[in-house]
Amino acid sequence: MDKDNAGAKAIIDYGIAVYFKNPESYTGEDVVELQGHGGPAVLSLLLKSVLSVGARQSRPGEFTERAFLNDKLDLAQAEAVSDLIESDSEAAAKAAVRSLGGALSDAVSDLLEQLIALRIYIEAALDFAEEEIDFLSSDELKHRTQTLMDAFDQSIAASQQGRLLKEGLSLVIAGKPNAGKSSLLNRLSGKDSAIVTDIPGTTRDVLREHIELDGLPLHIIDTAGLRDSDDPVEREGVRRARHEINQADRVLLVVDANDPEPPELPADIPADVPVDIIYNKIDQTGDAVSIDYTATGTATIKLSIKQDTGIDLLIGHLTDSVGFQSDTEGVFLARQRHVDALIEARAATKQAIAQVSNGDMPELAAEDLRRAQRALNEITGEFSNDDLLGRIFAGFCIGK
Ligand SMILES: Nc1nc2c(ncn2[C@@H]2O[C@H](COP(=O)(O)OP(=O)(O)OP(=O)(O)O)[C@@H](O)[C@H]2O)c(=O)[nH]1
Ligand SMILES: [Mg+2]
Repeated sequence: MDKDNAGAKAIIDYGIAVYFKNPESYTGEDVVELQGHGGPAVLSLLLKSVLSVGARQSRPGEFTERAFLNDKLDLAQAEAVSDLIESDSEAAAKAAVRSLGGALSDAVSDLLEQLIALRIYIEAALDFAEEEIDFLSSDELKHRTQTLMDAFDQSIAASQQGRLLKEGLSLVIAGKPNAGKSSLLNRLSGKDSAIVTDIPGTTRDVLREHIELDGLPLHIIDTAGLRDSDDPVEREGVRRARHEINQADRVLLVVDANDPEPPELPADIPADVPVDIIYNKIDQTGDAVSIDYTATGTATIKLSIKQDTGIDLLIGHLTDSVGFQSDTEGVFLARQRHVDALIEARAATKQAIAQVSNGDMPELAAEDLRRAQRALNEITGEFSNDDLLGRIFAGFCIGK
């Protein structure tokens, strides 16, 4: 009771108190939930009154953290709670609910089961190394490792789709000044967001637009044209452009088709980031609209933004190349850390299999498999450090 109202027993609201007895509550503890009519003033009175009798406000994500610590949810499911609340498309919400229901955790525990079985098999085979039957080159082992690698590939593909649904793909438009980068941003976003002029060096700031292509969230990022400049503002723009290029999931390098010089890849593009080359302004060169693919799946596309020709080829290429299926049935929402852990576990498993099959150091295989196991356990929080937990729950909103 608020001390101003002490003794007066003023009525704040007419509502319901729901008592959840442990362990059947969200957190697994005894919980009382007070439900009122809502509205900030009434709720603030109610909150004040509750705090005055000794309660304190929860930290961000504290309820879910308690649920995790009390084994009501594993870490991947706890993260799905926050991702569900934050999801900004129906597909992302559906995928988050699947993760909350345990789809990602189930995939991980299936991988763990196979991994442990494989480890036991290899360790047993090593113990019987002197016997006549060579377990390590048996068909049984080949079959097991193949099934496990296939399961890894499937989980990685599904979680990468999930990560794309959650975080979107960051597509950075880069290139020399005046090539048509801002025109491309405007065309793809369907908005007049960026200033377009024929003056090279028009864009200095980084501009972002969020769009959806066939259900795939895309962050399109327009950057300053790359060139050396004495102008400090432009130099800062170029520095920011390079920073964005360095963080990109994919880069569209826009080139003026009239430029006689061959396109130059900006040095800041990380080696594993795909780059598509867009020859723009073919209305001036007389080239035909075309798309050619390289062996690695990137494209060279000739188009004209001004005349709106060839843009459909670019859009089709983008949706195809990120391997995003607009049918997201069965996809579970995932975070980058989940994808990274799965990739690490797959790499360690692959190494273990190589150790066994080339017969070099089969004893090391067991250690590699243990490393894979640790990576998988990090996803569900079986082994996780306080830092990671702190970071994850700090990203939640208060009251969840
Ligand atoms: N002829 C022709 N002109 C185009 C085409 N696309 C863009 N332009 C023109 O090219 C000029 C530069 O376009 P922007 O989109 O501002 O180029 P940018 O790459 O963003 O340039 P900076 O911001 O200076 O780096 C503008 O005058 C556009 O109208 C095209 O397909 N054909
Ligand atoms: Mg521009």
